[in-house]
Amino acid sequence: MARRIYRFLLVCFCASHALAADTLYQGGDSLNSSNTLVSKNGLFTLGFTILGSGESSASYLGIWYYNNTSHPFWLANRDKPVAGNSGVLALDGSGNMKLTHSGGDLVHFYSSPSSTTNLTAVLEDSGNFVLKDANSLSDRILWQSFDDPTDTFLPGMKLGINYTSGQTWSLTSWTSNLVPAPGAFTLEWERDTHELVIKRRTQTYWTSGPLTSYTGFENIVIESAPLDFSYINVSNADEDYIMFTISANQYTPQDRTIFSMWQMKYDGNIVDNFTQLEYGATSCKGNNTDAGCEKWSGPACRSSRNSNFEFRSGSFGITVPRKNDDNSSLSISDCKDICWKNCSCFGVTTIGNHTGCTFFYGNFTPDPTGRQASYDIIVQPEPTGQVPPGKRKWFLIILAPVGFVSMMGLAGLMWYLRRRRLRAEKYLKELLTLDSTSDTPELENDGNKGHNLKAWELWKAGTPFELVDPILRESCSKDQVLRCIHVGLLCVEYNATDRPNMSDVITMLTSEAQLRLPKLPAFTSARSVVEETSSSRPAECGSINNVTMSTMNAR
Ligand SMILES: *[C@@H]1O[C@H](CO)[C@@H](O)[C@H](O)[C@H]1NC(C)=O
Ligand SMILES: *[C@@H]1O[C@H](CO)[C@@H](O)[C@H](O)[C@H]1NC(C)=O
Ligand SMILES: *[C@@H]1O[C@H](CO)[C@@H](O)[C@H](O)[C@H]1NC(C)=O
Ligand SMILES: *[C@@H]1O[C@H](CO)[C@@H](O)[C@H](O)[C@H]1NC(C)=O
Ligand SMILES: *[C@@H]1O[C@H](CO)[C@@H](O)[C@H](O)[C@H]1NC(C)=O
Ligand SMILES: *[C@@H]1O[C@H](CO)[C@@H](O)[C@H](O)[C@H]1NC(C)=O
Ligand SMILES: *[C@@H]1O[C@H](CO)[C@@H](O)[C@H](O)[C@H]1NC(C)=O
Ligand SMILES: *[C@@H]1O[C@H](CO)[C@@H](O)[C@H](O)[C@H]1NC(C)=O
Ligand SMILES: *[C@@H]1O[C@H](CO)[C@@H](O)[C@H](O)[C@H]1NC(C)=O
Ligand SMILES: *[C@@H]1O[C@H](CO)[C@@H](O)[C@H](O)[C@H]1NC(C)=O
Ligand SMILES: CC(=O)N[C@H]1CO[C@H](CO)[C@@H](O)[C@@H]1O
Repeated sequence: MARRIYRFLLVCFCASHALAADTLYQGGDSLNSSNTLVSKNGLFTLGFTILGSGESSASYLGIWYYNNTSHPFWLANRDKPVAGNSGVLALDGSGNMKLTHSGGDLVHFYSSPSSTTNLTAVLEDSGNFVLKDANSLSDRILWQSFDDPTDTFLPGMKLGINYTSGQTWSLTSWTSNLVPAPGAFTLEWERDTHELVIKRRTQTYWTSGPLTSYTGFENIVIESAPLDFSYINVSNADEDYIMFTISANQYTPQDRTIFSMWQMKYDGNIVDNFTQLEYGATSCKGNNTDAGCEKWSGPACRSSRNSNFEFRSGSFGITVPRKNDDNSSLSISDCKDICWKNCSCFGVTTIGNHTGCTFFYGNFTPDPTGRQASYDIIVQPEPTGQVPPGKRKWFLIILAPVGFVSMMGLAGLMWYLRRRRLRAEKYLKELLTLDSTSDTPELENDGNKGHNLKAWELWKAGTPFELVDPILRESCSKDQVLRCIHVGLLCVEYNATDRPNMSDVITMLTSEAQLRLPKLPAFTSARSVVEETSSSRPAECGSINNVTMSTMNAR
């Protein structure tokens, strides 16, 4: 907070001490951390700004829109921050334009080959910082910031290639929201197919599709009306590029709220500043090819189940194995990629400055209140809307062999899930939907003992989790499942009056309260449940058994 205020004051301070000009002159004043250049229309500022977390003193030379320094659209030294305020941008008497700091030269923009130049560098009304020679007869541009894009596409900038010079123009995302160093995603113009492409570490991730008109690509819809938005595509022997233009009004201070620019964000989305529409990452789930998305490859454990990353609040137990990779060039998308490819990985989070990775290899307990930390965890989505027809089938297939004890628990769990469906424990249901075709053979033919007895024996042996299909084990919340089995056992105790009624069951399943230990179950076949319950206390438990029993018999 203090930092914010400080920065705000700094902005005001800087603004009041601006060179009150838009130009640097050869051999003239240089730019340092206490002054700025401002374009004639007042909309763009070139200066030094501190980026990163609150404690950071990493200073960058950048150009930002109006007074908003939080994410400059161009940076001169994105991967070489200057410590503190020692940065200086100078256009010296011999015709060199460079960024220096206390440690020496940092970035060389231009060196004049001749001694008779009169160089000027102007921050233009378009946001382009342009170096020219006033002595030269031609109006040739010697260097310009638009030729060295960071992560933002502005009207008048190009994406593509100059065949003559070999120069390519593309955007590269930040590493994280705090670290402007080049990250995982690029936005490029694909000259062969004439479409925009988002790549993740050189792999195609999303494509715009072809231009369908001067205002739209197949997969990008920009609301052009108030901006008079138009694409320009140029393709000839010298160059191949795309750019966009908007109405001149956008450069007037009155209209600064409708400024249009695209940012290639660290999470793989391009976001249009005017419409706030996002393209790319949000629509691409790895399994779809609509909206321009490409499929991601991955091991069978991922692709066969439509699994995906979701950002969820909750916790990994302290005993869950984890691994750190503190390489600060790794972005969250790299962490996800590494995790995705390793079947034992279940979730990721970043370390410092939202870079580097921690990988988790065990169960995650969702926190429906959303108060705990959030992680990117791999989940299989809950089917939305009405119950799909396949559901009854898997319900039976999974439950029948396990017997009615765990069916009780799982029926409770189903109910519990449905009740809280819209919230974070969608994930839990996964354990019921993951793989409907796999059975639990070790329990299936255990008819002699009865399944409730099996459950009881596993419980006594301290291994009730073995009731759960092995395929589901690694992906469901052990605590929640154990609780269901526990409650299930309480429901089949010998003495019917000891059994909890339905409202007790609900309370038990939805709270974290300590449960009493179950006693020996009464019966080993389903029939006796029906007989026993008639004499006992209302046992809504029993009535549920009846329902589920008949379902089982129907099979
Ligand atoms: C910045 O440059 C101005 C002259 O342009 C100079 O007066 C001032 O002392 C410099 N500030 C720093 C911190 O170097
Ligand atoms: C920019 O200026 C406007 C008013 O002119 C103010 O509301 C806004 O908070 C300022 N933004 C920043 C980042 O200082
Ligand atoms: C500054 O710009 C960022 C995006 O670059 C935006 O999220 C933020 O709301 C802006 N701040 C103000 C005060 O407009
Ligand atoms: C350099 O050009 C500027 C205009 O851009 C002019 O004002 C200045 O006199 C020129 N200086 C020299 C030494 O020619
Ligand atoms: C392409 O590069 C050549 C050689 O550097 C240059 O003359 C030309 O102006 C460039 N074209 C564009 C559009 O930048
Ligand atoms: C630019 O795109 C338009 C619309 O798709 C197309 O008709 C035109 O041929 C393209 N121009 C060039 C030079 O590629
Ligand atoms: C892809 O997975 C998502 C969620 O991960 C799912 O909602 C969607 O139906 C799947 N799409 C296809 C085409 O399989
Ligand atoms: C850190 O991660 C980046 C991006 O994946 C990679 O290029 C680099 O080699 C890694 N560095 C080390 C030391 O592993
Ligand atoms: C997956 O992660 C586990 C746990 O760190 C590790 O032991 C294993 O080698 C990894 N597998 C692959 C293929 O990287
Ligand atoms: C975050 O970035 C800043 C500036 O680059 C650096 O000083 C700091 O050590 C980083 N913090 C961590 C935890 O990596
Ligand atoms: C409409 C809109 O979102 N405008 C934003 C465009 O970008 C500038 C600078 O980042 C923001 O200050 C505006 O709020």
